Amino acid sequence: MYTPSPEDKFTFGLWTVGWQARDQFGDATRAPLDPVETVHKLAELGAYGVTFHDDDLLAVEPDRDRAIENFKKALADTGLKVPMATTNLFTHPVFKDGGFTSNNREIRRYAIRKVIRNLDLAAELGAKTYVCWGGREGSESDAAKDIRAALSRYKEAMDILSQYVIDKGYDIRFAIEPKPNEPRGDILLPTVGHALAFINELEHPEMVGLNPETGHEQMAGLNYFHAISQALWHGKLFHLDLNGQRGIKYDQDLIFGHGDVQNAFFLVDLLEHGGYEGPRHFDYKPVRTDDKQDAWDSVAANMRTYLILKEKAKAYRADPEVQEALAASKVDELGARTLGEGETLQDLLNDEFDLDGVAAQGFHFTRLSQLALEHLLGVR
Ligand code: 3MF
Ligand code: MG
Ligand code: MG
Ligand code: MG
Repeated sequence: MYTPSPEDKFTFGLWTVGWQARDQFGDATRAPLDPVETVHKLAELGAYGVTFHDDDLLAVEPDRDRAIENFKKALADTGLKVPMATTNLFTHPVFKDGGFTSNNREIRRYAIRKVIRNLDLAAELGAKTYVCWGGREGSESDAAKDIRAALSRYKEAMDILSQYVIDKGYDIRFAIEPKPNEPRGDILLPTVGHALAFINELEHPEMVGLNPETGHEQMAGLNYFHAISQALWHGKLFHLDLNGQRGIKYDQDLIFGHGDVQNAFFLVDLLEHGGYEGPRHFDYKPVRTDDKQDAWDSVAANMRTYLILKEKAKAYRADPEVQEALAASKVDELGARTLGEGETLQDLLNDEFDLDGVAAQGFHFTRLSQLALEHLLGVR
C-alpha cells in the first residue's frame, strides 16, 4: 500500500536528493551524488521521471559530453523520463545581479546563450516543459534596479526564447516559477498573480505558463491551494513544485506534507480532481541532518505522503456525511450561474429577498472543515 509506480507520475529534480546541504552558515554535510546513481535509485523507488538544471548533470563528471552520455544511458537502462528541464542562472558569481535582468548587458546575453544550450538538450531528451526560475532577478536596494526596465528585459528574454523554440519546432512550453525573495531581497515576479499578469505582456503568451512551488507562495503568506486553483482556472498550470513550508520564513523545501498538511490535503484533492495531468514534481531538500540513506528515505516519503493524501481525499469525497455537509454548505451552488440560463438582469432586479433571514443563516463550514480534518487524522 502507498507504493508508488510510474503511473503516479512522480518526478524529482536531480538537485533535490542531490543537495549537499551547504547553507548560509555551514558546509556540505553530504557528498555529491552521481546523477547516474540518482536515476537508478529514483526508478527503483517507483518514480516516473527526473528533472535537471544544466549544471546538475556535472555533479561528479565535469566533462559535459561525457556527463550527458552517462545520463542518457541511465535513462535508457531504467526507462525514467525527463518531462522538464531548467537552467541554473543563479549559482555562478556572474549571475549575482541576475541573468535575464542583470544590469550588465553582456551577462544578459550570456544568460540567454546558457538557456538555449540546455533547451537543445531538453528537446533531445523529450522534455515538454522548460522552467524559468529567476532566483537572482531582483534587488536588495531600490536604488540599484530600474524595475520597469528589468521587466522589459525579462520579457525580451522570454520572447527570444519562445521564438527560438518556434523556429526549432520544439514541442516545449515555458513555465515561470514565482518566488518572493531568497536569494535576492526581492525577486521579480514574486507570486503566481504577478507572473500571470507578466505572461499577458509576452509575444507568445500561449507558450508560457507557471511552475508554482508550495513553499514559495507560503513564504509570501499566500495560500498554495488558491494559487494552484487560479493557475488551473487560467489554463496556466504547466508544471508544479511540491514541497513543505512552515510559515513565513526562509525557503525550507521540506518534504511534501511536512509543512501545512491541511493545505496539502486539499491540494492533492484538487490535483486529482481538477484536471491537472502533468507530473507530480517534488522540489524539496532532504534536511541537513540527513545522511545519504536518510535522504533516499526522504524521496520515498514525498511520494508516500502524496499517495496517503490521495487516498484520504478520495475517502473524504466518498463519505456520505461529507456529501451532505458539502450540500448544506452550498459548495456546489457556487457552480451555478448567478444569472440563470434564459434569465435577464430584470429577473435578478425583481428578486424578492429576505435580507435579515438570509443574513442570519450559517454556512456550516465548521462542520465541513472538521470532517476534513478527521479524515486527515484517520479517525473516520
Ligand atoms: C529555488 C527553486 C529552484 C527552482 C529551479 C527550477 C533550485 O527556490 O525552487 O530550485 O525550482 O531552479 O525548477
Ligand atoms: Mg524553491
Ligand atoms: Mg522552496
Ligand atoms: Mg522550485
